[in-house]
Amino acid sequence: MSDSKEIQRSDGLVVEEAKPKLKRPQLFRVILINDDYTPMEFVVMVLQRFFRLTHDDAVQIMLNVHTKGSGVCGVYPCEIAQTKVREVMNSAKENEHPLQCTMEPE
Ligand code: TYC
Repeated sequence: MSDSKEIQRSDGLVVEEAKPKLKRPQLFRVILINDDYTPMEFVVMVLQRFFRLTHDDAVQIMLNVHTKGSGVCGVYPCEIAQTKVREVMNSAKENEHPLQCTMEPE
């Protein structure tokens, strides 16, 4: 490989420098979007259930989204973020609320 570093040992053998194989996964922000119809208590319940937040933290995030229009509720590797978005959207749909949740790269 062109970017690998070759080292000549004292016995003449040329060896390649070891490269760490594990990279940190790309992280994604899970974002909640405000709307005028989803009840505040439902948003708080969703944040507690799917994001494992305390009631106080869930209320704070919900109010932040309510006043600012959107807000981050957690940061996760891709597949976990996708699962959170799906769980929120399924729960909102089952309960006939228009709550929207999305994700974006950090
Ligand atoms: N704005 C909603 C209300 O006043 C509450 C709400 C908060 C809805 C956050 C969605 O992501 C949301 N009932």
